Amino acid sequence: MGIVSRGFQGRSRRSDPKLPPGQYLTEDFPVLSAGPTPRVNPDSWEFVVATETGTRHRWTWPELLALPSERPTVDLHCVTKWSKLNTNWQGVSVSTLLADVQTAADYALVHAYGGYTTNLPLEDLLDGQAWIAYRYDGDDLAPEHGGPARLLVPHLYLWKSAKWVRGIQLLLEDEPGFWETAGYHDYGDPWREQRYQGD
Ligand SMILES: Nc1nc2c(c(=O)[nH]1)N[C@H]1C(S)=C(S)[C@@H](COP(=O)(O)O)O[C@H]1N2
Ligand SMILES: [Mo]
Repeated sequence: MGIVSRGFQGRSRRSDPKLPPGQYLTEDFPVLSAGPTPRVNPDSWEFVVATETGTRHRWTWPELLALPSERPTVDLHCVTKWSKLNTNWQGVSVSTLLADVQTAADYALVHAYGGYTTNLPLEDLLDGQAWIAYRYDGDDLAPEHGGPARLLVPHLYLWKSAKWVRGIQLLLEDEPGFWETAGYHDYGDPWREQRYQGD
């Protein structure tokens, strides 16, 4: 039974319509961090949205938790080629956070505790496509996966989902983040295999 069922699974996995080109499925949840895991105390945690005019909107940890939350089930695609399907999260939609923010910006530079940054078009953070996520699979988000809270933007490669997120800087001009400066794609659509600059 083992050999036959493994062979069958192998074929069905390769043809999984939820798997973008060049990716393979994993059941694990690998940890990929460019540096040490920052320990962020929720008592001093804050999330700041800074607009292009310098206006700052700030949320404390209790204020974040008091906002209406959502429980998205999404697929994760890492540029190192693993994909994990049907992951369960809880968090606040970025649309909710930005609802009362006046801006003419087209771009966002996301900042994390520890110094990591990543950029994306502002519109990719809106319309229910992105969350500030603080629970994973029914538990508080583990520090190595970005706890207390991380950005979750599942329609782009996972490097855009900044762990230990601390704020969003709204910009009139695009500005590359950590991996984008190192040669990774500015946008990072897994379905178009936009891994590196020029892809
Ligand atoms: N702050 C921060 N966020 C980060 C990273 C990082 O090094 N620092 N790595 C990114 C990359 S390359 C990936 S693939 C995912 C990995 O998330 P995980 O460790 O929860 O699997 O986090 C992204 N967010
Ligand atoms: Mo990654």
